[in-house]
Amino acid sequence: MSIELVFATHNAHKAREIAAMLPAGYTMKTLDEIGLHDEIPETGSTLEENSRQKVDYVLSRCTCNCFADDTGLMVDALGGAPGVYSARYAGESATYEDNVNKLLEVMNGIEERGARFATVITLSLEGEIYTFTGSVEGEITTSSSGEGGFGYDPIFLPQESNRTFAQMTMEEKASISHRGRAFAQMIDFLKHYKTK
Ligand code: ITT
Repeated sequence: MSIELVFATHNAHKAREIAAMLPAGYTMKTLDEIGLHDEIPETGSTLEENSRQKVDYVLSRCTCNCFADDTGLMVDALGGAPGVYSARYAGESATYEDNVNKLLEVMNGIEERGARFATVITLSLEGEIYTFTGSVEGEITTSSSGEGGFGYDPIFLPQESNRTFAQMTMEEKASISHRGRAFAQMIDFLKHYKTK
């Protein structure tokens, strides 16, 4: 028997990264696949709050096992910005490219380029809430490189590599990324989980 998990995201890139990592015995559906097309509010001031908010929103609309991921990019020289505002850094309807261009512009001439991605996953499984976290250290490059990934991937160089996340395959990125690390923990938990 398999357990179905709803992934509370509208981000198709994230869904692809995660679908590739799910262990045997679990299946995943996205919000669009269960017919929930509403934009989910993200009004928290931390990744934890936002990821919980996404899960609570879905649970208010369906009886299901569900998880959400909230991710932010924290840049040292900017005091941790854009952080929880990563999706809206260049404005409410900013594209990934707008956000990347704004960050490159703001960082222009700044030598200290250290940054990290952090992900918090909230999982609601059989009525209980669990939390998993993952992060990756790296730096912001001075120009975009690579066509893969999404978001800030073309300008994030992880410490473990000399290529940006956008220059990696999905599997390479997942093996060292914030999301990959947080999901590895969730997967480990699921592998040992005994259904009620
Ligand atoms: P959902 O809330 O629907 O899951 P989202 O795109 O709004 O999707 P987040 O709030 O978690 O996702 O992420 C905020 C932004 O951070 C996102 O719009 C991207 O610009 C960036 N981001 C998230 N994960 C990333 C990754 O793995 N690589 C590069 N940028 C990422």
